[in-house]
Amino acid sequence: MEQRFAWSSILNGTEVRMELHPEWNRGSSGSTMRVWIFFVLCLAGKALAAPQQDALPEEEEVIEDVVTEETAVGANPVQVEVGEFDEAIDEEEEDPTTQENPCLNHHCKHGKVCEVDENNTPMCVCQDPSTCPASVGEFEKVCATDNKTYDSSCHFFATKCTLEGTKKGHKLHLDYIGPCKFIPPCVDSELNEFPLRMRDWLKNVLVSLYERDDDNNLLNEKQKIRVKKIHENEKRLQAGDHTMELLARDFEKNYNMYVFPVHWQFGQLDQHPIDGYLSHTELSPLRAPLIPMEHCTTRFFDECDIDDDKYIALDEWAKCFGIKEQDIDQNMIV
Ligand SMILES: *[C@@H]1O[C@H](CO)[C@@H](O)[C@H](O)[C@H]1NC(C)=O
Ligand SMILES: [Ca+2]
Ligand SMILES: [Ca+2]
Repeated sequence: MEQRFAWSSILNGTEVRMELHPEWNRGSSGSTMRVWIFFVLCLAGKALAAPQQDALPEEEEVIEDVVTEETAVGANPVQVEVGEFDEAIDEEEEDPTTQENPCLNHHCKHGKVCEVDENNTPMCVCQDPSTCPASVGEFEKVCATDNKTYDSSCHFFATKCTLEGTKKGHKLHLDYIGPCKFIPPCVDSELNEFPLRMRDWLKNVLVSLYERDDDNNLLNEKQKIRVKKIHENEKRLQAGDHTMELLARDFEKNYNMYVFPVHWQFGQLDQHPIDGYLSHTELSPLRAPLIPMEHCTTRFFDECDIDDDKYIALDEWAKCFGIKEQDIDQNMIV
């Protein structure tokens, strides 16, 4: 099943590399605004778990995964690099030191380019979609919320720009990576599985970031302290293709290990601005690559927004992932 494919291929260490269009990360929004959600997943199942095996705990609370077979995979890194989808961020800066080309340091948001008027004053105007670089692969294509396929994110943002100020433009967002396709409806039973798999995945992402974090500061010191506790916990369910029953049981028994990963992901996304709410744009780096593989993504995040204000607040987010009210803590996002 397609739905199982996404998570199990990640968890089995199959290389799934999604590199979004470089245009999203480059130029127009400026390097200071650049946010990289860089998930380095090295979830090569038992290969990584090897050092743990000597210390195999004898307590019976340890949940053994009887269904997991040994997958003969090497330490094959799964990397999901997600650039910024900052369609909503307006940034027009001027640097008075550039004499010759006033556009040189004049940044425009996605979908706009800099032009000078008759007084040699730089200004941002909508980019003509035909000036966007032609897309080379299917994965450069994007599907927008109007279920129209755009050749690239550049084409999408340029088109959205021409609709600026209109209701249609306001409602138009980038929905997911890849050409539009039929996404099967998400039924209740599948919806219930989504947070189980996602929580497990977040925990595994964090643990593998921690394991690889020798020099490249993937995690800050405070985050490392928290992840260290998870990493060193002998009861931790190792990465693998687990059944829903096992994931549910592990969440009950080892609930505390999931609290931080859920908070951490929220903090990674809540960047523009950092205000305790996720906008559609802020959620995009997570949603957009996930939707084509996980057909419950849209319904899941829509339903997280309990008050239907189009923003996902931290408490809505945490509840969605089964975190208890008393454990929701803004200060955990460090
Ligand atoms: C969106 O477009 C795709 C491809 O053209 C089509 O298969 C699918 O049914 C459409 N989805 C909706 C909700 O209209
Ligand atoms: Ca925010
Ligand atoms: Ca809300």
